[in-house]
Amino acid sequence: MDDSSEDQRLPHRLDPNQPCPAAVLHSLGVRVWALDADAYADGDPRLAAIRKARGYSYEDCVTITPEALPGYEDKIRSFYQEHLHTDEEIRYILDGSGYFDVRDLEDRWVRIWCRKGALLVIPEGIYHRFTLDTSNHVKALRLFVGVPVWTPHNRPAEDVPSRAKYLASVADTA
Ligand code: KMT
Ligand code: NI
Repeated sequence: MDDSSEDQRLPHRLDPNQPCPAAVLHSLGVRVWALDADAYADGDPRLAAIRKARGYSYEDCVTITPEALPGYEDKIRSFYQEHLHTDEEIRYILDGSGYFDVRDLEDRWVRIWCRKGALLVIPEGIYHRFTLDTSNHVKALRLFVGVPVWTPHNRPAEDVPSRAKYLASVADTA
């Protein structure tokens, strides 16, 4: 993405565009699936299979709009602060859309536009952030292995063990 300081909700696409191949996302440890969000209510078997394979035992649902999310302005700001977690961040977009930005191995931002049906796994220890897009609305499932820990460790977080673990894991795949 470009480095302009314009509204974070805009696409910020490079000109000319520089698409990020799926293989590059994969080498960063990011996983994506395109599912049918309308099948969620009826117990989508594809989602069930992913949950089982990856051990996702917890789920809840968040709706991000000024009306639905208590402390909206503060949360929007903290989602967009560059940070990492000590666990995977797993989001399944049930409605609306938004951007997850992740850092590549050269510390450039890669912007991932997630729309309804996108299931995204951001690995432990990668620097990332989230923003709504100009639709200003997203409804997402949050999945987790075990008891959820949502704590963001804002950059710099080089002393958090998950950071070294992440760097070692991407060195293996590079
Ligand atoms: C997060 O941790 O960044 C969030 O839960 C907000 C994004 S969910 C679409
Ligand atoms: Ni996060």
